[in-house]
Amino acid sequence: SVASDDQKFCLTEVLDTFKLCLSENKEVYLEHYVAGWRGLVKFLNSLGSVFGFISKDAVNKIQVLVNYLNGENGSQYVTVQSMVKYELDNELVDLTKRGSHPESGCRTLLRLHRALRWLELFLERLRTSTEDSKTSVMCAESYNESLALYHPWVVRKAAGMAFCVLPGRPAFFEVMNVGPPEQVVAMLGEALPLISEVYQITEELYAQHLLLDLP
Ligand code: 1Q0
Repeated sequence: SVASDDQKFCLTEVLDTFKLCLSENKEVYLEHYVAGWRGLVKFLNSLGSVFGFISKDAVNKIQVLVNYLNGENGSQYVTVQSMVKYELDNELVDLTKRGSHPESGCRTLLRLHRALRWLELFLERLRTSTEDSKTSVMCAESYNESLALYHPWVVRKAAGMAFCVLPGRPAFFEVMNVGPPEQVVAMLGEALPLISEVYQITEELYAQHLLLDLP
């Protein structure tokens, strides 16, 4: 039916959005970056309400960035590079402690950027997993190597509990709606280098401007 087609959602399309992120001269388009996260959140929501606290935070951060994009200075937010330059030049970033700019584009994107590293690690594990691999373990390992480093104990605990109820690998592959496992593996193999490139470019930009620890 039309309704179920509507809800059907294919991970390939989501990951393709990250392809659109890179401009010819390797700048990262904020619009597509945010669209990529939107798609991932949809996927997360389809896994169940236990993940609500995670998707809620992601949605908030996506919204902050969309507001800048659609705001009066939207033209400064076309790429991550232009956003960083604009916010730094105009002193719109709290650099050492939270003050008058608690929701700068720079600090908001940094949270998603750290989550992108989690995604990269998790998808790489999924790609190389076997039938009896546990998604909860792959997810927890990826989290511990990335996002967990920035989260307080209580968030790590809640995240760990949510991972435990992740569906198994077969159900997971099903929800991804890409096709048989071989096709999932092939799709991930194509998507991962791009996600990785978007991550690296952002990481280097933030490192250059000493923005990797924004409060
Ligand atoms: C599949 C399972 C998904 C698990 C996602 C792992 C992320 C766990 C993060 C848990 C923490 C969320 C609670 C909020 C934390 C904030 O304090 C923190 C910092 O922000 P702030 O403002 O307090 O300084 N926020 C974050 O660190 C941002 C977290 C964003 C997480 C976005 C996750 C979006 C999820 C996508 C699911 C994609 C699944 C794709 C799998 C595809 C392969 C089938």
